[in-house]
Amino acid sequence: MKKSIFKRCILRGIALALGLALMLLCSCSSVTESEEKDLIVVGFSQVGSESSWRVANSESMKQALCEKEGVELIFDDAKQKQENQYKAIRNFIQQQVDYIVLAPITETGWDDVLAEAKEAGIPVIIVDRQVDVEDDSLYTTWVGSDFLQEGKTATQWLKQELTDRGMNEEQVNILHVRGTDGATSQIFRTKALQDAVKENNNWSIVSVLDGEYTEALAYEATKSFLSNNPGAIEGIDVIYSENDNMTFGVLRALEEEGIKCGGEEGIIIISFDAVKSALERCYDGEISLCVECNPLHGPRVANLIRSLESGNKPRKKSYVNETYFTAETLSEEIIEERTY
Ligand code: GYE
Repeated sequence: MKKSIFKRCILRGIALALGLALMLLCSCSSVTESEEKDLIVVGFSQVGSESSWRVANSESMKQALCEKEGVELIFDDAKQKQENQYKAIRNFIQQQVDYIVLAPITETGWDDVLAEAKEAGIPVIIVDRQVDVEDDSLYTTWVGSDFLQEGKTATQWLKQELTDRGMNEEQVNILHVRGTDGATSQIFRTKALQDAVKENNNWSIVSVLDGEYTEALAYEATKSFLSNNPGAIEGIDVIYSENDNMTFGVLRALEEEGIKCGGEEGIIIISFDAVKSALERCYDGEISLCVECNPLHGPRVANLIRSLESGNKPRKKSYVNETYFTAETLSEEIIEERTY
């Protein structure tokens, strides 16, 4: 009896050891395979897939960082949770990837995990939103949009539009729909609006809705705004929505109530990103202004990696050029050319 328990224990021990060895082999296989093919291994921690912008961004990264380009990409979707990004980065460190690329959900909370990457000697490239860290040697370089400029583009356009409509002296009521709290894109698009409200005494933010950059949450938030504040929507002149998908959610909720947006008479709709379906609705006059935010960072990140590989030291921060669209500046060709 004793003997058979002993035997079973030994067998279990062997099975366990084999299992562990197999797990270890699997987790290393991507790196060893890449070594054989001489690929650069890149771990990319993506925020999630909350918006059309994000989907286009993931696609761009996957296309530019692929085997054909000499890269093996390990892609991790954090499903809008910072804890998942921590896990992904720690996994990348364990797998000893060559580079870590991080699209951080919010600016804060990165000091510890990035210090671990630094200690492991893995360069970190930040893309899209920024990180707010004590020691900026914790990341190598950042590439993304100038979100404050985007917000300023929107508020300067609004000021001109109100003047053109003869509304520059009137009380202007704004409904503000915010993206993910603490994300650089939210922080600066919001700041630009708040600064403009301070500068223009006749502008005021009537209410702030949180949509976390998703159509579903913005739709829900607009629905509750409408039912909790009966009649309030009639007093709204402008909706400042921090991304296109939230704009779609807001428009759907307003449409259900028969509220008209855009055009000469309807609520002025300002939206960020300028994805194809937003441009179409802008061309039709429903969205008044589309401020562009470029998601095609894949080739930019690939270039940064190439440059680091050849021993160069890229700039700490690189901003991309962006523009804005109205029904007047748009054309069918521009819309057709939009790939996302
Ligand atoms: O505007 C939004 C996305 O940070 C620029 O995040 C990005 C924003 C983009 O979900 O659609």
